Amino acid sequence: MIKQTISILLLVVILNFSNAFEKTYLNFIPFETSDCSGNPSGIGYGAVIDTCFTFDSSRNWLFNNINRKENTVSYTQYYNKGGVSETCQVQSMPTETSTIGECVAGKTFNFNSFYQPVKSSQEIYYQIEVTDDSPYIVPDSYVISNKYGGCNDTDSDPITIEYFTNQTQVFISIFGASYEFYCLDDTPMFMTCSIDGNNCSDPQSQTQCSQISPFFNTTEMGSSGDSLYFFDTTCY
Ligand SMILES: *[C@@H]1O[C@H](CO)[C@@H](O)[C@H](O)[C@H]1NC(C)=O
Ligand SMILES: *[C@@H]1O[C@H](CO)[C@@H](O)[C@H](O)[C@H]1NC(C)=O
Ligand SMILES: *[C@@H]1O[C@H](CO)[C@@H](O)[C@H](O)[C@H]1NC(C)=O
Ligand SMILES: CC(=O)N[C@H]1CO[C@H](CO)[C@@H](O)[C@@H]1O
Repeated sequence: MIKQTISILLLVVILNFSNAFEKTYLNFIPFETSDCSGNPSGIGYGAVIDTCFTFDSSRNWLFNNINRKENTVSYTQYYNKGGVSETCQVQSMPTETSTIGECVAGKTFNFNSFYQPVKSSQEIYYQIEVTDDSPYIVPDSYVISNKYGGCNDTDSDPITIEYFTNQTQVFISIFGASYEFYCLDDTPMFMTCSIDGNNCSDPQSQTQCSQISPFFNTTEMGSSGDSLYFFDTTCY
């Protein structure tokens, strides 16, 4: 009995150890300039590699093949027809490869189809970076982390993150309105704005944590309990 307890404890320690040290993230850090110079600005994304996930329940993604010798990474977006994405087991779009540190145009990355720029002329670029243990987040950002587990799992690592650098405005199509996201004394806040991003009002703090539908390995959506997934809103 004691032996069993010890080996279970050992197993838990090993699992925690691997959980804490083995996660590798691919990060898309947002910029407004085509050479990713200046301060990061806009909506950033990151996700753990080798896991099929979605940011918008509309299109699946897979980040993988981190080659530290060649300094390259690969990512695949899955074809979406009529709002339904291919699963990560069916691939009809090419896998793209980038150099780590490369600055890429954001146009082809429709990570979250619910978000549109407030000004249609607005261009976005991403610097592609790889991090171990935790995703890269621009300081002072409003961060939405999608995690496995329940709201009380304080040590659950994020599977995906999206973040708004301070005072980022975005038009959210399903709400038909623009919003400004910011952090005030480490509290995630948002304001409702007119469609063109002016006249923002009604500041509200965001709920910290909610249970949500599965957001990764969406092939298994039907079989997974909703309560196994949650998101967490924080200021970083
Ligand atoms: C978190 O834990 C508290 C106290 O243990 C419990 O009351 C609450 O229902 C839990 N919340 C969730 C989402 O599991
Ligand atoms: C973020 O934006 C808010 C609202 O405008 C501002 O009060 C706060 O000081 C900003 N935070 C930083 C670190 O600049
Ligand atoms: C700004 O919004 C408020 C309420 O949201 C409205 O009462 C006011 O007329 C608006 N001002 C302008 C200039 O659009
Ligand atoms: C948590 C989980 O089940 N992750 C799996 C998701 O799918 C990829 C392959 O697409 C697996 O490698 C992960 O283990």
